[in-house]
Amino acid sequence: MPLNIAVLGATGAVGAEMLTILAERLFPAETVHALASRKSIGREVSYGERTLKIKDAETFDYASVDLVLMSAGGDLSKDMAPKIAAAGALVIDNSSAWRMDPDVPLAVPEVNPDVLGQRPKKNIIANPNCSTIQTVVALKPIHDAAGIARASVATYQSVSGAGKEAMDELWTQTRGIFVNDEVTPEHFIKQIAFNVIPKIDVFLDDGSTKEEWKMTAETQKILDPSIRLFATCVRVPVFVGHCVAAHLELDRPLSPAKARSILREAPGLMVVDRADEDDPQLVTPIESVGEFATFVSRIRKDPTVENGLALWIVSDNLRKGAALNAVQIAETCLNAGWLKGR
Ligand code: 11C
Repeated sequence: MPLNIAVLGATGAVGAEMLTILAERLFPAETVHALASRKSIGREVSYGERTLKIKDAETFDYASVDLVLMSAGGDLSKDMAPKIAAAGALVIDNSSAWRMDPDVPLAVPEVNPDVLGQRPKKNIIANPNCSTIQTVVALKPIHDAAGIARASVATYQSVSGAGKEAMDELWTQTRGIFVNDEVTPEHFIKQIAFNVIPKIDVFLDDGSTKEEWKMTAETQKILDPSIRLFATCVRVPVFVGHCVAAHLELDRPLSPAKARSILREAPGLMVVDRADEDDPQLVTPIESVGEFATFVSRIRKDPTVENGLALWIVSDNLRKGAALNAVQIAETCLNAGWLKGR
């Protein structure tokens, strides 16, 4: 039976993608409601060919829907997700509020679909951080084949990960620099146009950032607690598409050729990798925009450590890094048979 669905945070960059992807993937929906804060009531958003009017997220009757896809920030999620879940709707939440709760599955369907086998205790499922999602999609087949003991990763994250205001800031600064205007950082701590900033989210006591901690903690929860992962997360002046340079130390040898063939067969991945000056093949953020796949390029042996392997992983952070993964979670729950229309 088709579901009644609400998208909470429908005016944001991820919320808009959630609506688009529900329509693109023909998700079986009886009704779809677009919800946001009161100041957006009456605004219109696209759901495929259709237009939906924004309704008030605060007064909406959540008992009337089966599923809520939520991308409205951690604070709102902490307050509202339990209330929505208690009204009977499954919540798939894109914020970091619930990810490390032991009673909340943290899911990437290509990696740990088993955690979606039954309705979760709290009726809430967490969508991981965007950089984590693309990393674990690429790491899972390598881990299964050769065991990942340690991973050192550096991310190159687009400004859309920080929301619409951050995208506007990159645009305004870029234009401003061309016309000799003064550039004043507002959202970011430094100028982002023509620059890179090695700080995403807040600093923690050990000098790492919360984004870097999330990469480790979430990878361990989703893939394997034994994997030691260390990250440096960097914001780059790109609108959409995150990249991860991953340097892996494996338990057993795995040649780049074998890794390529394993990754080619793995779900959700596309290998684009040819180190040839006459016909170079690799993926940059621009090619990932609008795609469902996570791309892997630059697969190389790292000779500086035993069983070292290097990968370059690229994905559309608004899609696989957020909205697509959330919709795939819902599809997996539907296929498991326990998520049904009421
Ligand atoms: C960024 N990865 O690019 C972040 C956005 O934990 O869900 C997502 C933050 C999160 O800024």
